[in-house]
Amino acid sequence: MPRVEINFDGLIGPSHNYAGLSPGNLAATRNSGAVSAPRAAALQGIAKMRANLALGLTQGILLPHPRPDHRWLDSLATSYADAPPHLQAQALSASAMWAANAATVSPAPDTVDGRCHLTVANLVTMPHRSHEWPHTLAQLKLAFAHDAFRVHGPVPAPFGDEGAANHMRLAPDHGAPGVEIFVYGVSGGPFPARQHRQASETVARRHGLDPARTLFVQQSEGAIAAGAFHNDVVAVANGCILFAHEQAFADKDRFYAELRQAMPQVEIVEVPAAQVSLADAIRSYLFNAQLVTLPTGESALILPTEARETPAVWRWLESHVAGNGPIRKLELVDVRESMANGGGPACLRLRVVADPATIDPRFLVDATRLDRIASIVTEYWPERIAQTDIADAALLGRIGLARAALLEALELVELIDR
Ligand code: SUG
Repeated sequence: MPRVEINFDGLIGPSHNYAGLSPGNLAATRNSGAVSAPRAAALQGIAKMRANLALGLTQGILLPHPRPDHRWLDSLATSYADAPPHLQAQALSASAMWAANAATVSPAPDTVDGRCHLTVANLVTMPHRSHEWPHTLAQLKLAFAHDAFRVHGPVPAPFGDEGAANHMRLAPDHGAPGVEIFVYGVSGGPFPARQHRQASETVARRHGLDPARTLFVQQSEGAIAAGAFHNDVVAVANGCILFAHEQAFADKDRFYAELRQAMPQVEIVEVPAAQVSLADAIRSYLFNAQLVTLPTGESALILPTEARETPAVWRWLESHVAGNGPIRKLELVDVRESMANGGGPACLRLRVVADPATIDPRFLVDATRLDRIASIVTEYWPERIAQTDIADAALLGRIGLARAALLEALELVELIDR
């Protein structure tokens, strides 16, 4: 089978909760202390995967990490029972669900050795995310053990790397050589710039990318300050289309000129601030959409339902489609539980271009496997988690049991403490 795009969605874990752990992520801060619904959250994510399958797309899955992360607490010379509440929340977070932050992926046609390279993201900026990578790496090593791949460890600290959320690839066809764009931040007003240029450059060197088809672009300070803590909150690319907000980049004229030179057939679809403000774009997650090529060759945008609820955003989208713009189809998905922590449809997935036959089949899903996963979620995932529950031993037991049941059902018990 030829190389296709496979979206690996992070299954929303049984410890999903709203702890307000990410300064600069406005939704997460706004919802800090709210009561979460892990079971409904995971079922929303599964429904999104089903919708993608129905569109004819290939779907993969990444699994929740062991939570709380006792090994991380051990390394901090404490235990869950002894740790203060903020450390408990950091150890319990289900943030690995946002698979766009799992790794940066360079498909085989772009790399010097003709392999697909993946670098696991170090996520060093936020404490609750900094301990994801060993568990993510364990999964990537299993899923992509075939010779067609090369899986790299994290870029060393202090260079912050948040993975594919700050990386875009344009290519006339998924299997053709593409242009890879690395977006980094320098400053973000009151908020941290989580992706450092030095990290992006390291990833590009490791992956053996052709410098003529690799661009490093600075995210605008205003975008980070307005709540775009990752580039994928204000821009997304696929095929020959770059879809971005007018205020996404620090020097867009220079970026667009370099991009047109590297890829003359690029179609830049820019949304003007006069029509959709940065605030509306961020509130609705217009750009945190999955821009995909359907089997018909048409481009579709898989958007959160919040996009339809934001009048300026919906107006822009409808006029784009009516005016025969390059995005031909709009699909809406309800991922409200994840959205309330600042994670839209695009955050939940990691894109890999590969021949599905080279991937460990335990990480690929079809409707039947999703049914199996949904029944485990329905049986084991907690219905609600309030912040006052996070020290509750019964809840912790339930979270551990839920993950164990899932791993057993998927024949992945070797991941039990990894
Ligand atoms: O890193 N939220 C995540 C959301 C990540 C979204 N990913 C992409 N844009 N690709 C983050 O800020 C909030 C967790 C909490 O507060 O409980 C959180 O980690």
